[in-house]
Amino acid sequence: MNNNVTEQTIQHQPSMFCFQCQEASKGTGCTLIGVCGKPHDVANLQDLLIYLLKGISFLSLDVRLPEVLEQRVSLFIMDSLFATITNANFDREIFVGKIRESFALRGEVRGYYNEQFPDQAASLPDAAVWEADTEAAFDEKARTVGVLSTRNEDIRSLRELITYGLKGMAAYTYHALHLERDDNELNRFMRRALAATLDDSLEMQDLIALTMETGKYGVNAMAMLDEANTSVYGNPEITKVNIGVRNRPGILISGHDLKDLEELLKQTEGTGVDVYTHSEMLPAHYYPAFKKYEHFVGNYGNAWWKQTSEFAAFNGPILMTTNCIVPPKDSYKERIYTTGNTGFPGVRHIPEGADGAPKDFSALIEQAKQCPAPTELETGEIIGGFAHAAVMNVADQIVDAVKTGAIRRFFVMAGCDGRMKSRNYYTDFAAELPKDTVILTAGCAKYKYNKLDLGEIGGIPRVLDAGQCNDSYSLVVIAMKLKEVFELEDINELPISYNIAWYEQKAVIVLLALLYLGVKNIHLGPTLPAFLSPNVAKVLVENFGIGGITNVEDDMKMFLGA
Ligand code: SF4
Ligand code: SF3
Repeated sequence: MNNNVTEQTIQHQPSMFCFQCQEASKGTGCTLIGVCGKPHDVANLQDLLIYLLKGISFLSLDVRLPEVLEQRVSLFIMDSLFATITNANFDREIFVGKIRESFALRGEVRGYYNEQFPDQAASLPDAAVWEADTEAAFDEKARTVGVLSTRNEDIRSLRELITYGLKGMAAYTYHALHLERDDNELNRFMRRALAATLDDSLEMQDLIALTMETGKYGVNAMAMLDEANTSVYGNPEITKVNIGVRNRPGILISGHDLKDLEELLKQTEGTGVDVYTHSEMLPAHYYPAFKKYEHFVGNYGNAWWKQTSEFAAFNGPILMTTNCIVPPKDSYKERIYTTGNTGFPGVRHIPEGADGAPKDFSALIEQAKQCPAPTELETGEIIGGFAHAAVMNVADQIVDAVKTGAIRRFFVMAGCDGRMKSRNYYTDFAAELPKDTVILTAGCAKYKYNKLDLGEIGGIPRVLDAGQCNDSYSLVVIAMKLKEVFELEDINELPISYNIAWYEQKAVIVLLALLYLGVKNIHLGPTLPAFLSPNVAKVLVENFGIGGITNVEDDMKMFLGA
């Protein structure tokens, strides 16, 4: 089903090994430098950081810690997992710093562990005790603790599947924490799952059960973020978003963090500087709280991977609040800023405000004032905001359309966009779908078809965008509601097909969440994950009907049973 890492690869000692995203080199893994541009030393240091997180997790599982330390551990794990997501942080210094920080934190936790479990102090796993001073020693150790250190390919596959799910989950809990939402049970699960990936006594079945549990907590993480976003910023509303430009200078904001957007909008108000969204920040326009800002102009450009040309054309400063940042071109390197967990060497970083004060975006605002207005890429509007509350408001209309046969089937086409040409499949698939079908989407995958004129069915647009990738939660809520309305026993009896595009680890947690909720027959593309071993893929096929994609014509027949 896919190519797997062979013993031979292991013996050749690649200078790095990463296969966490869909663009893994040759469909097996990046071994010299990431296709994403991640240098091998950074990839290895990320592995070492994950290894140390496992050690901290092991130590903190059963131990009683003072509450403040408990919280610091949770925050450090969440923050560090998130920093290792694809296209989040390319900065070696950040990872060296986090590795040093992990020694200090782990030392504190180990103090309590040794006190409370003195008999076990001598038999701690290496991840709980290994330590060094120099960066050279970090680099050396880092090469030995990554993905390939697990020799059994099925155990490796499941350990990584769980770890990538946790990375995605951490991104969502991090954004929720920014809005003061936290869930201790969820934080403790992350530690339990990380520690379990060190446990050689666990077999395939144990790790499959843990994978499902990861999906369960993934649902909780998305629900928590949904509650945070909607209670702080209101329920997304059906909204037409301008995709053109005005003639004033602007700041472009990308990523997923709505709190950063809120601060930027407040600080730019009345300055003569406009704010535009890029990629995954587009759905911010659907929230009532942001609509009141007259200078919040619209969405500029498309999905993350088009940033190298679109950021050059934007002409003003750009703020990256999360993934996906790609190595910046000289044409805009002086105008791009990172914040939160994003980072790139030589790119200015906006830190957290001191003592809980807001972040200071004045450097971007001052720079924007010196910049020309954005170059127009396109004009017009796109429509979105079909999150659960908005869809519930038009539920009668949708249910009627299904009952009368005006809507034959829904296609969930959520997930990620990416640069591979094979992803044009999704544009063609959307265009070819019969006119009595409706696409439900979330995440940056939408950019493959959200500017096609696919029309409406009785006033219901044929592409319903719920929001960011985490808003896949909304699609689940909608599906659950439809199941109730149609009085069905099983969510799989609904006229919904799943043709999902994935790229990075947030899509992994969305997938695990769907599996946990019992959704069957999900098709995943453009390729299945390189980290699924043939046996693990077989389990997913046999138990959940997971499949890949082929070509538009054959897949259309398969989905529609024609
Ligand atoms: Fe390769 Fe993806 Fe890993 Fe980057 S994140 S190194 S592209 S597998
Ligand atoms: Fe997109 Fe990176 Fe996955 Fe949030 S921004 S969905 S790829």
